[in-house]
Amino acid sequence: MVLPHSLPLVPLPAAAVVREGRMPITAATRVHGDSPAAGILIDAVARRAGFRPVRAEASETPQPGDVVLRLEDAIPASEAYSLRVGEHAQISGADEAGLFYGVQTLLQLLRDDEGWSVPHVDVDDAPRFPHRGVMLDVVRHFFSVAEVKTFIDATSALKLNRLHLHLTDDQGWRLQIDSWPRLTELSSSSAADGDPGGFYTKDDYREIVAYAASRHMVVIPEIDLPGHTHAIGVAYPDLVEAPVLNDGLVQQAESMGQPLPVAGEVYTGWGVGHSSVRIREERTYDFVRDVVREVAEMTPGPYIHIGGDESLGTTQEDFDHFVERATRIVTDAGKIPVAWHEVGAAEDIAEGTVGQYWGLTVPRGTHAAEAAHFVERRGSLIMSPADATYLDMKYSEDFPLGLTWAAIIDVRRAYEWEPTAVLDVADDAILGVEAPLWSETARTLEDVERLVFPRVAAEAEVAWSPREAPGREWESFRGRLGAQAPLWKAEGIRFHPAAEIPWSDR
Ligand code: TNX
Repeated sequence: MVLPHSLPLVPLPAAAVVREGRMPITAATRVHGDSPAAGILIDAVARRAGFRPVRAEASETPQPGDVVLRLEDAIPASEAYSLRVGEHAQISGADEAGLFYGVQTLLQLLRDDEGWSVPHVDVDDAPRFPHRGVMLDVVRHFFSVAEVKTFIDATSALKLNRLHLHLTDDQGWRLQIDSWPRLTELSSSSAADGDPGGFYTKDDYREIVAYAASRHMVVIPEIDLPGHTHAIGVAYPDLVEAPVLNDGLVQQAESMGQPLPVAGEVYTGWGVGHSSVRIREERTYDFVRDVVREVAEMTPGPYIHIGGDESLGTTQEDFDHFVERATRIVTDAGKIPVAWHEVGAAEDIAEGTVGQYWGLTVPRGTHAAEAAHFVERRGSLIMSPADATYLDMKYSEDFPLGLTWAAIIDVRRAYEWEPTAVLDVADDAILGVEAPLWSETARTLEDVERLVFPRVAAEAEVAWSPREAPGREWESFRGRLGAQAPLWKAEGIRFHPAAEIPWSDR
């Protein structure tokens, strides 16, 4: 018996046994089962190996070398699957997500070693955490629907199941809202650095949501409030306060040669914390209610993220007042609010609000207490510690893309942290993990891919694999990660070939 960590799999499966022998996959391989995952498998084999397995007729019995996909009640949990490879391969899923994940495992096992084949294995796999997310900031730089789909393909293949879209910020507003049309008419064409912006029409957004669902990813739309709202004021000046310029902001702008925010004018710098909606005006809540209603209408997933980060120019009393109302506006719209951990400073947030912790792995100041308050309010926590999960941090001092304020994050640092060990809350209060990609320095999809890959694979393993599984450690991980190179190349993923990883070429 060979241990599971000798298999080239990321994330590491919960349990796996390798047996002698390999099953060839050829143009004669037939794929049985009417799951959409069958089509995904056939297309991926074609991209990788250059031939297309065919779909079997429903009446045909599996022949050696065939792949069978089947929903199975006996598989215990949602998203779980088993994979048996012998004469033929059988993927059994608890649900369609399980079949999709079984297909991803089979694709990682597929190797060209004197012909394409997969090893004889028994894999029984299920996720550790229900929430395994990645965030894309489409404001600082905008990414088209096609680019977002490419991003979904690449990240869902690592068994990530949440796509958090950061849709609004100081530099632009990216989502059509019918009741406040000037948001996209006047505030969408800008981006950071004076680069071109863009926005998603409602149909565009629905297309992204549907595509994500086809890859078993739930979209979490974020409307960042009450700060990060300069762009709202470009469209509707009476909804926002005048910019608050603190010394840090002024110095940063000067040293980077970036502009300062000017009321009513497009903002293209990277500064944070200078903007706010008008918290004591009722019209602000009409606005929030309309936006939340329209976003809820086009979002089948259970969550709406209302931001809440870095409201640096707002008094604590005003901030609390705002987020207590905003979280209730989301629950009144039938959705679960998600918010950055600062929102936990407010006593009376809506029950069940999910907090997203973005402090450090060793919490500073009030961050841990703010995060714990979500749990006191019957909510749970998404862990995004900035010095471990932030995909916009540099890999090394001299890496051309990325920022450094939280940490330099090499692949090992992205891997070696434990989501239940950061905060003093019950383990079952941790919903899961999310790795955010802020896009100040990522101007193109290629920049995004270089920052995200390979580190997002480390976060996928932290989120999916059991803490105690043999092989759930760095030396095993770096070998298994290196084995993803041929698959990623075949998929056109422009990953950073980090020197820590022994990249393989077959
Ligand atoms: C902090 S993390 C922010 C973002 C920036 C990011 C850059 C968080 C909730 N807010 O506005 O883009 O740092 O790393």
